[in-house]
Amino acid sequence: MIDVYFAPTPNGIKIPIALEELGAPYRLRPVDLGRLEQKQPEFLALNPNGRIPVIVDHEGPDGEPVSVFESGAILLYLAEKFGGLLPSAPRERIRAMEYLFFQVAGVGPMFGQAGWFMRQAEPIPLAIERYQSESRRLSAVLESRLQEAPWLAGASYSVADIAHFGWLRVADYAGVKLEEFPALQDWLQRIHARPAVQRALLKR
Ligand SMILES: N[C@@H](CCC(=O)N[C@@H](CS)C(=O)NCC(=O)O)C(=O)O
Repeated sequence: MIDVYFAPTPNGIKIPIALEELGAPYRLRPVDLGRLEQKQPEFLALNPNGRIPVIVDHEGPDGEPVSVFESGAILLYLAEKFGGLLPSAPRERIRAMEYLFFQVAGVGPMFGQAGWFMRQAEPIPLAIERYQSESRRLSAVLESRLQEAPWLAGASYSVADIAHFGWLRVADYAGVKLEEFPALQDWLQRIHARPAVQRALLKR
């Protein structure tokens, strides 16, 4: 059984989607971000960075419980443990890794900052412009990739698609207009229509 410390946010939703896709047993442990439960000592013992998502796998690699934080690390842990969502062909696997890291190091932080600066009571135009334009530029990189391949890794749906889905489905939050990116829109709809994704989106 895997406990998922979760809130329904762009990073949080990645993990139940992956678990549903993999058919793995899990239990959601809701974390109330508004009440700063993620900054409490019990939570910090699992993730010193004080953010969701985190998992606790009660049957870790040595049979003992293990915790994992950082959504990219969690997705890779689950893909390896349950043997799915990562292409086995070496070239596609490389692409999956590229786009997974591109999400956690690029798209996630830029979208997050764009949205945060857009919603401040005292706006800083330079910061909004910087993070919005960077979010749009990164979206254009994804658009180009999806013009040439159905999924980010290539022929197969993978953890890379799941990682990006969380933020792209709420792209508007970062000031990104999806109408400008038709391949990205089509890819979003295809992910959204997957039964495992539907099940995960209904979980709270
Ligand atoms: N790089 C981290 C980012 C995690 C993250 O930013 N989580 C947000 C929710 S989407 C959070 O916990 N925010 C609460 C806070 O910052 O206190 C990951 O990919 O897991």
